[in-house]
Amino acid sequence: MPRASTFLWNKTMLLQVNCRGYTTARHMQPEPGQYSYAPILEAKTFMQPEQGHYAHHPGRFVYIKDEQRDELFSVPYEPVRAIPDKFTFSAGPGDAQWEISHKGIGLNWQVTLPPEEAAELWQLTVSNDSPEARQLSIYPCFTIGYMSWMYQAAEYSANAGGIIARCTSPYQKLEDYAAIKQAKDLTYLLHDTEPDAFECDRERFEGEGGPHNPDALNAELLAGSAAHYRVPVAALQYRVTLAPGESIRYKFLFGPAQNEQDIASARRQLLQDEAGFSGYRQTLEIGHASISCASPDPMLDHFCNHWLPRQVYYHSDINRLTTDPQTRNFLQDHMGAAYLKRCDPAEAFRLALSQQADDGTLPDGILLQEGAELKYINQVPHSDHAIWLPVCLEAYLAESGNWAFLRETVNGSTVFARVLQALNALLAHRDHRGLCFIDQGDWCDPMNMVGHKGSGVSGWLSIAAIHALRLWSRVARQAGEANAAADCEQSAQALSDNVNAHLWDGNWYARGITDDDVKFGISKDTEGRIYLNPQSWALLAGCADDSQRQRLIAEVESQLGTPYGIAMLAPAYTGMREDVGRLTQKFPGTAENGSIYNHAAMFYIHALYAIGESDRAFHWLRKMLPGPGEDDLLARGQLPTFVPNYYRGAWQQYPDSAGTSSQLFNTGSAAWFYRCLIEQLYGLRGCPEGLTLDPQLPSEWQTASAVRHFRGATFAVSYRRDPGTKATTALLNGAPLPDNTVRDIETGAHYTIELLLPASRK
Ligand code: CEZ
Repeated sequence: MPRASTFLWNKTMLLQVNCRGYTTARHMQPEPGQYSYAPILEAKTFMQPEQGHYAHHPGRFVYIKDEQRDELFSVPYEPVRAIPDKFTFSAGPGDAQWEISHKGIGLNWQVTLPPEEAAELWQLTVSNDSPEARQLSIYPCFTIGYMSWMYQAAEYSANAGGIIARCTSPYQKLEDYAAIKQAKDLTYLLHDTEPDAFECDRERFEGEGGPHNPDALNAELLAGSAAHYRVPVAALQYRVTLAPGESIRYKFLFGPAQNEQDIASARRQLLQDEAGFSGYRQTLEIGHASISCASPDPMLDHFCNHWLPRQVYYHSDINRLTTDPQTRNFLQDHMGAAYLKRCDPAEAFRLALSQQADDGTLPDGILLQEGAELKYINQVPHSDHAIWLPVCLEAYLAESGNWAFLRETVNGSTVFARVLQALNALLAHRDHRGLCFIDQGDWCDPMNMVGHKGSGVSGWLSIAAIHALRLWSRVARQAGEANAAADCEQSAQALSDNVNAHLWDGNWYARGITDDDVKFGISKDTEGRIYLNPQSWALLAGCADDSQRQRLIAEVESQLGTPYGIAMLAPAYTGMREDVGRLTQKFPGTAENGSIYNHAAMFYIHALYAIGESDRAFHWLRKMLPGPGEDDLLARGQLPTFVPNYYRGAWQQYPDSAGTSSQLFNTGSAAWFYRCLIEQLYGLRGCPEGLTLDPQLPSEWQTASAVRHFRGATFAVSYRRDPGTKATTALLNGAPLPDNTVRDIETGAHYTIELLLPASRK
């Protein structure tokens, strides 16, 4: 699995490492910045899917030269690419490690982060596992790379105990100077053991041999040059002789800094004091999982009990490492946090509401701090942000039971009223048919040319608005707001009529109608004939009647189903469609152009559960993860430690690449996966009275169990199929439980629940 990767993060940085040793690091200062650069200046952009790696890709490597045998290899694998005798890449919650054995030399190479600071702590253990003494030169080599065309340099500092590179971040506008002055333009590599030699100049280090066979390693000692306006590298050399069975350990600290005082304090706090790092592990080990499941599928359990809550937490913890998260991402990521222990998304919701405009509309992105601005995609007007408020708040209310939140005021209006204002603004932004305008995109970012002239509408958004209105109608009723509840339901019904009058295409719903009044995502289209989102949300919204449901599910399954999950649209576009937009310019089967876009697949799964299609829902849910078979794992090329934003689709057109993971762990799928797992699969959903029990286990599961932390209490739930049971029956401490609902939950209490399920569901 040559592209397997994992990621680590803390409050200020993100590090993605791949099994070969390539790394992508970003830190916040406060905008995302770098300290380990590519050989050319890369455009600034969001984290990319399917990032390519090249010979000079930033990485953290160690060259090992066997002085007697004149042999060279490197760990983890790059740049020398010598095949080791044994190789293990292991992703942990708070670290990544490699265990490598090469001709009698054992190596452990590992990285972890501190809880707060942007810095990487690397540790290397080299042991002689052979019967004779081994004379080795060990060269840790950290990429610094092309820092700037204005100023870049590096030198060894005995005083700091390592190599320090410095640059002036490239800029041209005078108004950027203030930020540049504050930038962390130093990159350091500190050691705990003084080296025998060093090299700071990448070209001198590599010579003609290149990164895979650097000339500098032919000499007895590295030359010790500084880099003066040349591309820096941080390479050290240790010459050691290890007796049989002997081992040696080194530690290195690598990161960005503003000045030398910061580097000195990093040495003190992070390199000399191990507590700095155990703190990080402790932070992660506290754990945010609110459910622990045991099912007949141990790989799924492992993912759900450990990795999924970690990924959900990552999203809410650092907001995808941006200062202006897209509004829909921000709301859904924090919806995910509602299901985590020790997390409270209320503050995030308040922040989003505080940035609502007077006319009720929400901005495209939420500014997280002073000085942040809407950038990149957030400068493109998208029309869907309002619907995420009711969708995410309804989930939050159900989970937390914090109904008082609705009465809190934000900038003078209650939360409840603000949601209504957002929905009203959405309703006001409709065309003569009463369908929602799309502007330059909706949930689908790159669908930018359907409505840029001002009249195109979004089929998906019109349908999603029905669902949002119905959810809010239910919330309003529960909050005693009967009038608002009736208004929402009335608007939903009117929208539903419009949707059925204009968007039903016979067997499924159209994706939209362009500025030039052309319906698309319909049976007449040869590309982009059917889109998943309108169908999923129609199941949720209740606008499709029984026969429509059956027909659209059959079409989704036959046209969008693949061995790797359910695709977002099909057939993928093979060329630009100027009345749809940028999405059609993406390579067929990647991202929004017909991949297994997991966020969209999750909506479908959520909708299938909502209408009681449990087996189908589970079938697609399970495909969200690589495995369990080895063939599937290798086809995806990713460890089952995170849900990627997509797997390649266009299964019919490109069967060879179908299924390949994007390796991108930023995705709204994580929050929805966790929610569906808890509320629908295991059926442990909050309600105003307490906890309702309505599981939807796949029919082939005979038994399962779950421990759920909910509103301060613990629920130990066992599930068992029972041939004599007609409808799901709950027993609380052995006694039947009316409506399968636990009421008046006491903080700190422990509830034991037995759930008897019919032999096949419902
Ligand atoms: O970004 C995501 C957005 O963060 O795409 C989703 C959208 O709902 C999320 O809010 C679907 O469009 O601009 C582009 O073309 C990018 O491909 C983005 O659409 C996409 C990236 O994959 C970011 O992870």
